[in-house]
Amino acid sequence: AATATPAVAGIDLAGDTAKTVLGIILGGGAGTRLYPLTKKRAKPAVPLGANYRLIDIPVSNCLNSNITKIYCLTQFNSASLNRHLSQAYNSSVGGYNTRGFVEVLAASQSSANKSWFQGTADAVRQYMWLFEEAVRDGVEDFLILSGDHLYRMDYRDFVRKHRETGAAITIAALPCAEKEASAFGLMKIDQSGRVVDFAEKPKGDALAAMKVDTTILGCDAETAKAKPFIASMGIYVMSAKALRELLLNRMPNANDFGNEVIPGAKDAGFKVQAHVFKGYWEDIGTVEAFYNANLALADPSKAQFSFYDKDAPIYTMSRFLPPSKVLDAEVSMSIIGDGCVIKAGSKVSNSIIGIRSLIGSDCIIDSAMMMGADYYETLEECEYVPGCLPMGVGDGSIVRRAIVDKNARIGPNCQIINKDGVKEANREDQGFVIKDGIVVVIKDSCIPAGTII
Ligand code: ADQ
Ligand code: ADP
Repeated sequence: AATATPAVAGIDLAGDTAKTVLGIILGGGAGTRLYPLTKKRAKPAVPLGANYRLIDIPVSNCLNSNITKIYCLTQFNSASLNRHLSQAYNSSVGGYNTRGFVEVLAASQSSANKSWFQGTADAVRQYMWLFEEAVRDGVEDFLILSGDHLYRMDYRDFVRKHRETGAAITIAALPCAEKEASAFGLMKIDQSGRVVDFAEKPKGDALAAMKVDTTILGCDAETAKAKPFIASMGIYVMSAKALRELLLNRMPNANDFGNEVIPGAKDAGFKVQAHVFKGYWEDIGTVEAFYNANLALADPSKAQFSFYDKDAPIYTMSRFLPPSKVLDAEVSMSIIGDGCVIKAGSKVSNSIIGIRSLIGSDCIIDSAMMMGADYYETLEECEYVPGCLPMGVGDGSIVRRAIVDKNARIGPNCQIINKDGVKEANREDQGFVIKDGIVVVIKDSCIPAGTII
């Protein structure tokens, strides 16, 4: 969105974000919460909403906020993430003069460090030497983002607030209900928005102690009653100088922002501010939240996030796929990605159908998220492999309340319906895992004809 940034006191505080802000996306640790979607790829590469991947959300928000220098920190280097970023966001994002880029930084062993990132702050610390090059090139603030959030935000307001208040750290915050509160970092603020207390995921008495009157955030009385906590969104603007001092000098052993660096900075007298965010925001880092948020995209009664926004589009790889073809099939309350084929007699409802999905005849796909395929294969290619099933869903199969990862091959007359209502199960040897009652068919796996799950 090319909205002009109003000048404050004669200085355009956030107008030069392309030069002065570096985006750092925390792309995931061990990836246990989204497992098995992270079995064969880094978390930011997990497909989202038929055509996209998780990383497209923070990267698009950055680009729409005129932030064009972007690093994505990830625990392991996955081919799909590198391919996606290099093809979707070419090396001169934002034009030649801004020297923009979108690059992956994977945890890697060097003489100075111990391989894996030990946590979010450690991940940033291990690449501080590289971020300092950006500082020499004019960067003043780091915008630290998560790779698993669904929201649309103009970060320029966030950066402007940070600079106006002269904060060392500014935390994006929103009001939150008691039921969800213990999953977040919670804070108390004073009238100026300064954070006076911060507790990471408190429980019991510690949780109760963080209860506040959220009319201080501008909530009306009713909202304040329903949402009496101020939660951290886990995204921060940090001044480069302050972060250097904190990570390298004051707290060289602190591994996490939420647990250690934020409370530690506040206690050490650094100015930590809150910036209230008013829009829709959700952490989709668990299988259940990820599944629900995806399905909600196709349901107008639930959808809070839209990909249909001309001023702040979500970018992704341009693939030049053919339009999708729906034969004599019924499709309702669903999103169909590019290059799909749905054959006659099939019913698709309340589902997300990812790119290049092939759905046979007389199938029922209901409340499912299918991620699609990375490529098309010819019948001959498939026949090379003895017993090989074609990619996609075979004729007469039922898929209900499930996530089907990319390139999966579901044979004809299968029923993936969680027949026994199992809550958790690990059947990786058979190509699936059940998490929160949702069957997840693993990437590249084969489910033989007639299988009932
Ligand atoms: P969590 O999301 O639980 O809480 P954390 O597990 O540290 O915190 O993850 C933050 C982000 O960093 C996630 O996107 C995660 O994938 C990524 N990440 C984690 N470990 C990483 C590593 N070693 N290397 C690279 N990336 C890594 C945080 C805050 C809370 C806040 C919530 C909001 O700590 O205060 O309320 O986010 O969701
Ligand atoms: P997309 O976002 O379009 O799925 P990817 O880059 O993740 O993009 O997937 C496409 C990749 O699949 C290509 O890079 C290509 O190398 C790979 N691919 C294409 N054909 C085959 C094949 N027959 N077997 C295995 N991989 C293939």
